[in-house]
Amino acid sequence: MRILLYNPDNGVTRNFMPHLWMFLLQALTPPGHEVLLIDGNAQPMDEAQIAQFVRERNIGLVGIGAMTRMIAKAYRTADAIRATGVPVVMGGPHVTELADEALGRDGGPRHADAVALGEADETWPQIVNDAVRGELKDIYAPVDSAGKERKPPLNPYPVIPWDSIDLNQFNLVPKAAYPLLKQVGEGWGTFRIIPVESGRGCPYGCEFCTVTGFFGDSIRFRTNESVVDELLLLKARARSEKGQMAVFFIDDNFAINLKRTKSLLRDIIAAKAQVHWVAQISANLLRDEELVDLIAASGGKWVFIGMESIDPVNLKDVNKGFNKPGEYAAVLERLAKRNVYAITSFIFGMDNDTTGVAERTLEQVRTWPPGLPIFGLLTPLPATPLYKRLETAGRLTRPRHWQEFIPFTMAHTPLKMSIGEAHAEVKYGWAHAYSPEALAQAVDSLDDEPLGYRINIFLARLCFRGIYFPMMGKLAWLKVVAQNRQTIFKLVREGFFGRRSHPRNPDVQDSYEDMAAPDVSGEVSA
Ligand code: B12
Ligand code: SF4
Repeated sequence: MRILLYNPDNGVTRNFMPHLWMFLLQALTPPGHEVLLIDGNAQPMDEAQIAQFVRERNIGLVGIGAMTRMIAKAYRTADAIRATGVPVVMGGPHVTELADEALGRDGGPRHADAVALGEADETWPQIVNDAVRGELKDIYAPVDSAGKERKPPLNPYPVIPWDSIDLNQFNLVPKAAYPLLKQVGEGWGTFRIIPVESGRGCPYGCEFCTVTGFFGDSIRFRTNESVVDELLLLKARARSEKGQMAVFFIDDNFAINLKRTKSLLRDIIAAKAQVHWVAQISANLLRDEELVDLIAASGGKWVFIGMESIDPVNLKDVNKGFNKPGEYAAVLERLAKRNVYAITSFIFGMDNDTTGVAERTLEQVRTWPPGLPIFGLLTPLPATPLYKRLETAGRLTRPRHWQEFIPFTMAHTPLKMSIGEAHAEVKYGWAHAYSPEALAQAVDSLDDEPLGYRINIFLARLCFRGIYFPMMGKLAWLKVVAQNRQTIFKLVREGFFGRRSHPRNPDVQDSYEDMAAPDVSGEVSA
């Protein structure tokens, strides 16, 4: 049977990192089937185009995975595919929480023939076999022989054949530039950000987060060896095509078990399996100097930190009191000293937020080493404790907000400001953190560092700007380039002629070696 795994885009921003679930399920498919992957972020298609693709390629089963944000598009796509007579199975966090919605048991239309609840590593082979026999069940739940929920162990972990999978749709380098860029340094003909997991689960239970409920509060890890082997495979692939691979460790809290993380990083270093990587780590775990040394030595370039708020009252409200705003600056300095920078994520519209929260937050951000601040709104995702609290309090204004996804739009009323004011705060945050002046300032603040770092922060900021201000077309990019022409000109001039004078550090040598701009458009929380 030919199977299509499809991940819809949200139609607003593109994240250029492929989704791990597709590669994982592809690797776990029983032998004898062909599995095709389409990521809507890389290959945007409308419903009619997908339905046509399914018909023309003679696909026998379609699997669709989606976060809440993409679920409306996922349902529309599923409807179009099912209209051609091909069965659709859906999985992922949204349908796990709201299986009745996907199966049309809540009074709405049915969108899926079957739903895979929770982690599907062990149920997927059974789903495929049932589909072959035309006997799909409505629901597949990961349970043991006694009917108790079972979280799949990550040991053993399937080998994802990164050396041979077709990754063409995920190359971030334009095709036309390939012949030229593959000659640069060790080769930049391809640049891909690949998701790798080293463990699952998070015990912290922040109120707005799906993860503790979905993956559980006990953490499961892969063996160090299996992670190291995967990195070596990715490195070899990059070398063979004269390109670059960066890795996003998608674990929700990569350093949740300090001892294990340190041992993994030591093993990566010992095996020379270093690639440039980014990971999500909560601020409290970055107090450890040895960990930060190992992060830098093993290739860590960016750490995603879910700071959420600079107000301890807000943090306590959402059960994230382990975040201590007073130590944010020290944590970021500790990273920056090793040339590791941070993606700092903030949520506005929290219950103790008042107008001016964006400027108050930016005042602090400006005193920190340069990074990539991102701003979102508190969002009640289905089945989270936050959703339940707001529902009980009658504060949800759009209880089924996912049925009509509108980016950066609240679905409940904050306590101390209006919805409109919360929206304005987010806009203010993005506009001021990503203005041409702010970008120039970020580049200048790295005056002591080699040119590669300065280019890196500039490119990363340009890409991150697109999370809020969509930059989907060439015209939008041209406009941004024009607005930032002075900084671009300065960097190009330094590239060709070197720096005229180096204010603080005459020994700095400019080099492109450390350049690796991650394009992880989107937000997550750790
Ligand atoms: C990496 C990541 C991202 C990446 C993008 C995704 C990518 N390219 O990988 C980035 C950084 C861009 C991102 C952004 C966002 N993310 Co995100 N992200 C994650 C993260 C950390 C890992 C995803 C992952 O690969 N997990 C590992 C795989 C193996 O698990 P999985 O995807 O769930 O798949 C398993 C099952 O769900 C199931 N399954 C999944 N799909 C399918 C399909 C079929 C057919 C079947 C049978 C089974 C199946 O089988 C898989 C194997 O067991 C998750 C948290 C988490 N740990 O999952 C959050 C998470 C998915 N993100 C989340 C959110 C909310 C966001 C954002 C909206 C912002 C925010 N406030 O956090 C943005 C929006 C993105 C966008 N542009 O639209 C939420 C989603 C909750 C929800 N109900 O939708 C999560 C769960 C985190 C959270 N805080 O709650 N994210
Ligand atoms: S927000 Fe991060 S730290 Fe909190 S429960 Fe979710 S994954 Fe864990």
